[in-house]
Amino acid sequence: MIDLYTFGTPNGRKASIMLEEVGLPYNVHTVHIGKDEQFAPDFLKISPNNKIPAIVDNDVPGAPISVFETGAILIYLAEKTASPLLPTEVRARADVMQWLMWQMGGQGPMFGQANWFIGNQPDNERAIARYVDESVRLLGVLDRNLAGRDYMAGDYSIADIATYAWCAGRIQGWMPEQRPGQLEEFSHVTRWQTACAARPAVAKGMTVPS
Ligand SMILES: N[C@@H](CCC(=O)N[C@@H](CS)C(=O)NCC(=O)O)C(=O)O
Repeated sequence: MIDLYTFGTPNGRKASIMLEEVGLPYNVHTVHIGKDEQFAPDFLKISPNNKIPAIVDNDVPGAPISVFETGAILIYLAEKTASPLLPTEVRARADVMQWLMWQMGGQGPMFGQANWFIGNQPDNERAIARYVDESVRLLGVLDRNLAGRDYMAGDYSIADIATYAWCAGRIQGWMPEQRPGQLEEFSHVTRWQTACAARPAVAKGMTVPS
């Protein structure tokens, strides 16, 4: 059985969507980051960067394996289950990996900062403009990539899981208020997002922790 330490945020949902996609049974442990539970010494042993999510895989020979950082968790779970969500063929794998790293290094951090400044420093116009502008630029990159393909690397993959989790927050959160009309501009993103949301594993994973 896998233990999932998580909270109801985009990063947490990447892990729960992936666990649902690969069909591995898992126990959910809620780490309430609003109550600073991510700093508890026992949690830091498996997630030394004091962030959710993290997993502990008890179903391995020898000592359990713990993994933090969502990119590493997605890759670990895909490899453990030999999932087609991370192909082994060299070109397809490189394509998935480059979009996964784009999400980890770009979309996630920029959307996260935009959300933080809008929620916590609504008068800080320079910071909000910087992060919202960069987030909008990234959405444009995603939209152009999706113009010629159903999913980010052709077939549905761990890159889509990572990116969808943050785009779902965008729809419910800051983008419509910040940039009226912007959603319509990104029609390929909207179409792709609808297709991801229709997957049963995505719907289930988005509700964790309940
Ligand atoms: N790069 C990390 C980011 C994880 C992250 O930022 N988690 C947030 C919630 S979405 C968190 O735990 N924040 C608590 C804190 O920073 O103290 C990953 O992809 O796993």
